[in-house]
Amino acid sequence: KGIGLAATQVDVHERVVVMDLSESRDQLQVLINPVIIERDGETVYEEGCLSIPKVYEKIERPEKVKVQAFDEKGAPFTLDADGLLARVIQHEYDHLDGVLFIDRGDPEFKQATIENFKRREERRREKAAQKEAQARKIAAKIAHKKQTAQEATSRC
Ligand code: GNR
Ligand code: NI
Repeated sequence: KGIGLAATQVDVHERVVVMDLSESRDQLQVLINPVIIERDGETVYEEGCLSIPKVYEKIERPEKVKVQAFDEKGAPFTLDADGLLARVIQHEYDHLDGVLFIDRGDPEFKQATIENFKRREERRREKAAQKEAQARKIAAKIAHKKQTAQEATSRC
C-alpha cells in the first residue's frame, strides 16, 4: 500500500529497497546496497510509515540526493533524485539502519508516539484475551448441550 518498502520492514535483514511512485503501480524500482553519495538543500515534508500506522509528522531532510545502487539484475547505477523520490529514498535508506522518521522529528512527539503504541498494544492484548474467554464459554456450553442430549437419548 506504500510507495516504498525496505526489506527490514518485513524482517529481511538485507539492504534492499523497493519503490513504486507511479499512479499505475507497475513501475517498481529496486535499490540493492544503496549508498547516498551526495545530499543537497533542505525541505520539509509530511511523512508516514507502514511500520507506524496513522502517525504523520513534518520532517526536514535534504531536498536532493544522489544514490548509487545495484538493480534487480545486479547492474550498478547512479540516480539523481529530488521531490518525492528523494524523500522516499531517504526514508527507506533510514529503515535499512533501523531508523524511523520519528527518530528525525520532535523528540517529544516520538516519545508520545511510543506511549500511544504501548497503549494500543495493551488494548489489543486485552481484547484478544476477552475473545478467547468468550470462545471458551461457548465451547463449554456446546459440550454441555451435547452431554445432556446424549443423556436424554440413553434414557429412552
Ligand atoms: O507510503 C509511504 N509514503 C511516504 C510518504 C512520505 C514519506 C515517506 C513515505 S514512505 C511510505 C511507505 C513506507 O513506510 N516505507 O518505508
Ligand atoms: Ni517507512
